[in-house]
Formats: sequence, C-alpha cells, structure tokens
Amino acid sequence: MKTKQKPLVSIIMGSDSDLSIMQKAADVCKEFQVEYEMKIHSAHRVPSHVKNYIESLPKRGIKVIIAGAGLAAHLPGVCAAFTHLPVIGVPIKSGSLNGLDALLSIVQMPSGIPVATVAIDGAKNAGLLAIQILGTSDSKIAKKFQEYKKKMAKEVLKKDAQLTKLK
Ligand code: RP5
Repeated sequence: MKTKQKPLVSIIMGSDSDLSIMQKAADVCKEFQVEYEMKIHSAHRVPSHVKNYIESLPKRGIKVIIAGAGLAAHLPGVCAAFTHLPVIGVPIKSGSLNGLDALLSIVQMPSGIPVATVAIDGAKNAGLLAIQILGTSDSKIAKKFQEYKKKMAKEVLKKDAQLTKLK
C-alpha cells in the first residue's frame, strides 16, 4: 500500500466565500502531485484559531502558506506575523471595491514582515509560486515546473502557428 505524503502546502482563507477562487491553488498542487491542506480561518472572526493553526504548521512539515482574503484582508499578514514560513497572499475580489481593497491590504506589508502578493483572484499563480518555492529544495518538483513551462511555451507557439495559417 502506498503511504500518503504529508502536506507541504497550507491553503488558508478567510471565508467559505473565498473557496471557489482558492480552489485554483489546490488544483495546481494536485497537478504537481504535492499534498496540501485547506482551512477556513478568519483573522477577524477567529483570530486565536489562526494563531494556533499557523504556529502548528512547521512541526507538521508544511513549507509554504497560501492565504487568501477579501475586503479588509488581514489574514495573509497575520499569518506572516506568526511564522517564519513564506506566505503568499491572494487578494480576493469581493465587495464594492472589487478586490482593490484586499490587494492594497495584502501588498502594503510593513518592513520586516513580507507577504508575496499575487494578482486579485490570482490563486493559480499563488499555487505555482508555492511549487517554485518547494522546487528550490526538491529537484523532482523543480523538474516538473520546468516541464510545465516548456509545455506552456509549446502551446503558445502552436496557437501562433495556427493564427499564421489563418492569414
Ligand atoms: C473576508 O471577508 C473573507 O476573506 C471574504 O473574502 C470576505 C467576505 O466574507 P464573508 O462575509 O463572505 O464570510 O474576511
């Protein structure tokens, strides 16, 4: 029987309303066969749970955190405050400012506590960045990422060739 790998990536979000976007980060992990876990924990609604959960991650072998939140999006920054692990922030589009509020909340971290911020709803890129981070200490993951980029380049060139034929 194949033993289950321990999760390497934690995908945390402020609300279940963020799930459809954050699922894209999980899909990337699945594509690269990297184990992950998902959690709904709001920095405002359950702050002590966020602290306990984030502090539990290093001893469980998690290497990267992807944190998504919308509106006054403090979750990624709060995660970064409680850990030495790298945190990737995903601003979620919601409310009357369409995610600009979340983008500015996440990207404008004070000096000393970085959060690597992706685009509004950019959970796919957050997943890919997590894979790249893991690839710095795992050559199999790094190789898969290189293959992913080669495949993407091939697809672009194929589309270009098709467009040229149409002319
Ligand atoms: C944020 O508030 C969450 O991350 C979510 O994007 C937003 C709205 O949350 P709900 O009111 O839908 O639970 O904390």
